Amino acid sequence: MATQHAAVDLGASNGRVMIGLVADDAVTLTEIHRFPNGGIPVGDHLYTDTLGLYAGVVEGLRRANRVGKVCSVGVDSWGVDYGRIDVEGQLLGSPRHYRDERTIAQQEKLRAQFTDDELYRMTGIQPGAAYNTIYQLMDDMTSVQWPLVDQVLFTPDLVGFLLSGARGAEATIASTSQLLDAATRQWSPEMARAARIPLEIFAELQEPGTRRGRLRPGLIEGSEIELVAVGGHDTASAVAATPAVDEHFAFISCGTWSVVGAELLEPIKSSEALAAGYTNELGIDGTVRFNRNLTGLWLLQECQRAWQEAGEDANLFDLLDAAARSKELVSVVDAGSEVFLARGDMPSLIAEECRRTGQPVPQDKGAMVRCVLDSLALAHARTIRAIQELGGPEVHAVHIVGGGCQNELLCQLTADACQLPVVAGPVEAAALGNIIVQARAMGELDGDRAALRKVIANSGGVIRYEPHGSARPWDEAASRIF
Ligand code: LRH
Repeated sequence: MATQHAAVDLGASNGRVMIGLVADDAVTLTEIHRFPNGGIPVGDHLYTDTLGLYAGVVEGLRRANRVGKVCSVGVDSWGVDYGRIDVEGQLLGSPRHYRDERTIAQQEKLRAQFTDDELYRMTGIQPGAAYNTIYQLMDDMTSVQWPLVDQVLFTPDLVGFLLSGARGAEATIASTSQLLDAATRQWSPEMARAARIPLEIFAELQEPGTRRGRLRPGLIEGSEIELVAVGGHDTASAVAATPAVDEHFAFISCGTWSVVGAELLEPIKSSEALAAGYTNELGIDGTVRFNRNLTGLWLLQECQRAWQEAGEDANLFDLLDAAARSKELVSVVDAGSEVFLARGDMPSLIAEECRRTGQPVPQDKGAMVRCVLDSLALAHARTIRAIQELGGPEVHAVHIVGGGCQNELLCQLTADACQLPVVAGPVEAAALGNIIVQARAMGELDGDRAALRKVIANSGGVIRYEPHGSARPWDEAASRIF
């Protein structure tokens, strides 16, 4: 039997266990298990079902090991969230979900003491993002459970700990905390002091590719699986697997969020970058991702949820078909706005934004979905243009990876709005990025990130979209809201 690597990729709406087989300088990926995820509201708070995710992961690994011998596993997940363990290694409570609005008061507290410029220079992370770990921790430290906390582990590190007992703070996921300086790739003592967060609560910082040792004996029967710290932040893994041919590219990691950015070797911490909403997160192999989080397909997912709850049909294919037949650029909203962040009645929120900006309210589901996709494409284009103006690379191609790259209309609209070719795929970029970093750590692949990207390019699953029309209608639409 061939040797396989297992990628655990935990996203906002589901978790997956995939197996990757590396042969002939390409990766073959197979999905083994998929299980739901999402915030669970209880009273006024929103939680993540970490143990439910863990159970899904274990089930997936058992199935994977029945298909073929699994030699290693890596875990990546959405950013910023964490769980807490006590001195006995017990999980303390259910981790909170980043969309829980508990953080806003803490964010205000920190921003009252320091200017955003001062905060931005400490780490390169956007202080305006209320969900950052730092604000969650500041709130957590006021809770009755806090004195029992021995260690704080970020989601992928926490799942890895539950599987293996090994602890670590992998650098890419740790960078989403706003406590790590993107320039030094080390914790920022200045930021820790500012927020009064003791850095001892974190495990040892490790770069992606660190081997953490075997899973707990007997957990996956008949296996000897080693845990490897990969780009633990899903966006870091997804960008590692973007099949770019040179540095002149922008990426859109497109799923519940649209994370839009470019890859750099040093962070950009200018006041202009701060004001434009950019953040500097860490990637693999010493890279920095200069990107902006836009309220991606969350806009569409929340519309679907609202329609389903009202007992209406909200099948994705029908909605996209109706959107493709709806008139373009009738109304647009700012897909970067915080207005859309929390769970809520999305069709009403969008309608309200259209009214506020003097545009027609979408009258049916097709028009509503068209408004969402036009708005996302517009936001993608504006973000990519700004990256270049703020000191990022000149962009010759836009790579869309993740689930959203299957949305043909969104890919074409993004090409049109950017007036650049869009290369869409791979869909499972985060899992592929996870696998290639493991394969290199286990000695099966070698080379730098460009060599790893060639392996991804050899693995297929990519479609190219050429731009149509001109930038003019997009500029006109932008002028209505910006
Ligand atoms: C996307 C993502 C994004 C943000 C958000 C919380 O899945 O990782 O980069 O950090 O989740």
